[in-house]
Amino acid sequence: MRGVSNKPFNLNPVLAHLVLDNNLSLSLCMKMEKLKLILVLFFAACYTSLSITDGLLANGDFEKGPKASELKGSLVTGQNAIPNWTISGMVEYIKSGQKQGDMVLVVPEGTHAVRLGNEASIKQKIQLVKGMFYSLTFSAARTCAQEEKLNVSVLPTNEKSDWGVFPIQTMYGSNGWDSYACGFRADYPLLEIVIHNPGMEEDPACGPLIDSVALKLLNPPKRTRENLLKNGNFEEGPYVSPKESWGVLIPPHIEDAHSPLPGWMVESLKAVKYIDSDHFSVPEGKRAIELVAGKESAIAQVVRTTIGKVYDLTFVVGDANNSCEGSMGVEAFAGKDTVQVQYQSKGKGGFVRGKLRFKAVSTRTRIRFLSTFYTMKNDNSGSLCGPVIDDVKLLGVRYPNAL
Ligand SMILES: [Ca+2]
Ligand SMILES: [Ca+2]
Repeated sequence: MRGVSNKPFNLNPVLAHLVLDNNLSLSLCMKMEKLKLILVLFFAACYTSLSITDGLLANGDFEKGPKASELKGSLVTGQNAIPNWTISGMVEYIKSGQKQGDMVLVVPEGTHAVRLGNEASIKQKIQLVKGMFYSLTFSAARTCAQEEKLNVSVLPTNEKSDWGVFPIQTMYGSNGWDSYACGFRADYPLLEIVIHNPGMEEDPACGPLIDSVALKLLNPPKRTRENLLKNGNFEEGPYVSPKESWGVLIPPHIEDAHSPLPGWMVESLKAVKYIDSDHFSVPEGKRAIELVAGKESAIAQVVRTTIGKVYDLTFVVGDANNSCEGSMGVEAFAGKDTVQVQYQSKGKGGFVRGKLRFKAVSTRTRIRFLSTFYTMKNDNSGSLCGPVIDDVKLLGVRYPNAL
């Protein structure tokens, strides 16, 4: 219903133009005017219903491919050869099982993906609700050992630089694929999503593979009577593909206004992982956060507090049932107050509860969580993993001295 509130009358210049061309006679003008209105309304409704709120972009999984005549080997030769996408530079259409040297290429969703060569990009126009916040999720795999980066942009924008650079440097996933999410505000109803590989590698076959490009409308988080923190249960967040079992990495962000995890910012050097209960053990509800990179992996939220007032910060620390075994520790901070919660993980799910009582010394208190230790999965993948946090609540304590 949210999409309907937007009445994009001005969204269809092509249609408006066609209708005006049909106004051949002045005497028909009045009738045509009515027809025009109906047509525009009709098309506006169509457009609205086509706008994505949660799911893959059109052909976002690249299962619809180019015609044989627009392929030279795996190289895509036509700019519009991949349905719903426009490409530039060296873009390859990859089939699952295709070999690259000794490596067999795996595709996360379906049987096809694309590879972006040096300076190559893929883009797609999308219809969104102006002023709303969205998160974009995509999956990427690097195919060579060196660092790779991807620039993701949503254009046009009112901001000077509203594009994220997603560095693909560390593999967390066992099969080589990772999913990434970024957040943005739709400044215009018609936008273009661009994924660009800015790399200049010697080996042109070294570009990253891309699959499963999806969008999700983010509901603005609210504080409630039960919780002074926004989105403390992490239920609001980026799109997680039901077919992908490795969670979604939320890269470090400078501004929380663009966080794909509403209310929260990732203030560390490394990403945190957004996990879902379809594929992981989640302590509360359907979504939670896994702190995958030790002390380099932290999330924070700044909350309004009253100086001198006592608060209780409560939260859950557990493991995601993903073979992440060992001693885990989560450090919770409220301003300068801190508590460490220990958790012994068997890698099979489970959790303990933690609590930090503090007296506010400022009108704004930074609530922060980080993982004390670095942990690796015991499946020989070398993948980093860590403790899960969930169900984070902050409440004022009315009678702090009462037993
Ligand atoms: Ca696919
Ligand atoms: Ca949750």
